[in-house]
Amino acid sequence: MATLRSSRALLDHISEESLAAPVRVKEAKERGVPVVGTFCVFTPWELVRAIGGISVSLCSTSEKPIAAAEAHLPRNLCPLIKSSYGFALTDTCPYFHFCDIVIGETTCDGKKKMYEYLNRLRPVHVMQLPQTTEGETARALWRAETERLKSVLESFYGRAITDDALREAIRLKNRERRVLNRFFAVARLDPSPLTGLEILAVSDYLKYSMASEEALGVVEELTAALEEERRRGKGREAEGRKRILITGCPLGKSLHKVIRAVEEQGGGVVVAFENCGNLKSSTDLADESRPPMEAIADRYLHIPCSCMSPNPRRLEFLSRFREEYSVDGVVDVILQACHTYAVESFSVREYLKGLGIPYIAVETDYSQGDEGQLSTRLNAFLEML
Ligand code: BJ8
Repeated sequence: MATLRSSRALLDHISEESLAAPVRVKEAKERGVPVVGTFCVFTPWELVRAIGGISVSLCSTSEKPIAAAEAHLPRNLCPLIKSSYGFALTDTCPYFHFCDIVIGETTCDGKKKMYEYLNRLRPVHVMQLPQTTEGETARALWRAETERLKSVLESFYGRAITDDALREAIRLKNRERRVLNRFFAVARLDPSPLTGLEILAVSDYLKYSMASEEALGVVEELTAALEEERRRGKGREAEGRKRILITGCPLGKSLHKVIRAVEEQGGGVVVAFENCGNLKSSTDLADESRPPMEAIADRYLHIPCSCMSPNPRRLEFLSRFREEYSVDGVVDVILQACHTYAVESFSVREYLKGLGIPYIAVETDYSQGDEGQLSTRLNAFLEML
């Protein structure tokens, strides 16, 4: 019988493999595989898969190209938008470099206006996203937009998307979501055997693994190893740390400073991320028993993004996850100039107060200059818990 690798060995393997992600995209491109750039978890992954392509996330989290982007974009704009555009403009992001077409959605104002400029560098198709998830009109619009994306991809690549290919893509993406959800659920153990940085390393790894069986198998093996180590009393975790849920804007490497402030300086541990790329985008599955285009459209429309008005599902998610993950406090990470998350902060605070859950909002950007300030604020928050 094969020996189970330790969780440490598997986490090291994941870090190494993640570094090779750009090479995998380059190789796919050289093999003639369609490479589709995306910005948002509203893009129906299954359509890209069904055309035989791979979907690469273009949301960037580095400060480096922001100065270049500011030649075209205002300084007072969300760093995620400026960073992503700056990478494209300077042709320094391998994922943008290899992508044939970009799919965007009308989420926040900054992103949708940036797509107009991005269109000068690559063909950009923008899906018209309804501003609410409720009601027949929104659903009909989004279903029509999902059909329109299908036609755009078919004519761009000169091939058809069949129902069989869609059903297969739905099954595969659901499998990936289940694997990720089972992995996230390990952090429900008390004490959690994972740190927040490790959780993010695994979700980032799957983001660029193109749902390969090998990568899914590695994450399943890691989940099993963590559970087995716990059964045998071999955990690496420290007891008595305050359990934190992170919500808000998407997180990337430049925002690891927030997690470090919680875990290294504050003595807490992040047990759940409600953000995109994590629980927000993995929790819901597409219904495999329904006609595929309908199942795909309905599954994506219900993502609880702050661009939706109203956005009650975010509060439902927060309530559910704080129970499932036995959360002691919630940290809302808001990127500078992100109006939708900044405005929603008040209702999130109010709602969590009603549940008796301590909450703090921190506004930040991709620079590392505020690390000390973040550490002081989050330390005080953790001490108060
Ligand atoms: S589904 S969260 S990935 S829109 S942080 S660019 S909202 S100003 S990233 Fe997002 Fe899709 Fe929603 Fe998720 Fe605008 Fe805010 Fe910047 Fe943002």
